[in-house]
Amino acid sequence: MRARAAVLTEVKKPLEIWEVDIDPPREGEVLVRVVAAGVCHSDLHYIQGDLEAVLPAVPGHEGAGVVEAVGSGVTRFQPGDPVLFVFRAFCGQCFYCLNGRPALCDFSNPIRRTGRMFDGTTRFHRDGQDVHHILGVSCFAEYTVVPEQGLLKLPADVPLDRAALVGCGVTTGVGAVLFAAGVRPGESVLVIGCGGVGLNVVQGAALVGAGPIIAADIVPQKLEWARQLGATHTVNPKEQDLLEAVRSLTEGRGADYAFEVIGRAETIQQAYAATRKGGTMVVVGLTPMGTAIPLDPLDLLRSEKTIKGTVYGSANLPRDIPRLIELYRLGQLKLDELISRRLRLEEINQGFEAMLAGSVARSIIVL
Ligand code: PAD
Ligand code: ZN
Repeated sequence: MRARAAVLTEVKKPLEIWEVDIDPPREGEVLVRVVAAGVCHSDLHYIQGDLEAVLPAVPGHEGAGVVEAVGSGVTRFQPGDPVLFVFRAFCGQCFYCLNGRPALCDFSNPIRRTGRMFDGTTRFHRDGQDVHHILGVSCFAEYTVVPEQGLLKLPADVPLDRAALVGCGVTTGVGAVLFAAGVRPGESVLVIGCGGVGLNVVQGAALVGAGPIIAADIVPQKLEWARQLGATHTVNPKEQDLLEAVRSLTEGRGADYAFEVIGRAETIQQAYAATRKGGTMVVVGLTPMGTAIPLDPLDLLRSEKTIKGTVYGSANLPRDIPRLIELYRLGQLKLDELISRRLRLEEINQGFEAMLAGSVARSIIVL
């Protein structure tokens, strides 16, 4: 079949809309009609060359759609099923999966490394040339083919544009609080960077009854959204010294938990500095490959701080994603409020421009 896809042809260039040929799903694969795809900063990292991808390739990893066809051997899905893409397809059987940590499963590493499916070929082509997959999802396209392990079934009554956000930003942000850090009621939280993911760290902190919840961003509108999602205090580091502000709100100690949700060495160092003795700094933001931060081991020892990374909110995906969707249905998790803009596929570069300009929480591509 033929379909339109947004293609990254060269780093630091806008995506191009191509008409591509899409192969039918092979063994263990599923063809999905994409309904909605969120514009996440991780896609921008590929565009900017911060993260490596085999090009040309179709980005997009936060999305939802409807199963169109299944390849041989696929038993868990059938045409018509509403599904969420999982950008870390997991085997369900390895050490990590059995320990409730599917985001650490190595199963989909070959797809991420080569941009090809497990048999070494791609399902997207143009003029006989291979067009590659990114993260095994590639949902900036009208249709995509993914391994069945990269999908979760969604309840029939959840709007797919809102559910799409749970495919990355919501699970990553809320999960960082609930599952990576395990924040408890009354503990103090600092969130540096309140974009699509950081706002979900804020709402995760509100969900568990943390406080104070201090949101920091250099864009005033982001701070306004952070307040709407549960931040008790906001700081614009351009106008106020962040460390001083955090200390003054935590009896001079620093935050119990500081989340960095941008992906910059300087802000990771700020988060570390703003963490209290014995507290935990959580790195959520993706830094460009090769980034290093200086660490004073003596300070680490004396302060007894914990430094933690988190992929996909450290969520047990098949258990936790349905729970997050349920919290949305119960009105306890906000998804509608996160969508600032709906765009058509051909407007996709506007989504990245708006992200860079800081004018959106999330843009959603509606197909
Ligand atoms: P975004 O661009 O929507 O948000 C970034 C926010 O940081 C914006 O609101 C900026 O205004 C703000 N910001 C920039 N510089 C500063 C600064 N110096 N001080 C304070 N605020 C600042 O991105 P996003 O929310 O989509 O993604 C954030 C990061 O999280 C990004 O690096 C992305 O790749 C990463 C991510 N990690 C995972 C994971 O599994 N760990 C998953 C998804 C995304
Ligand atoms: Zn993402």
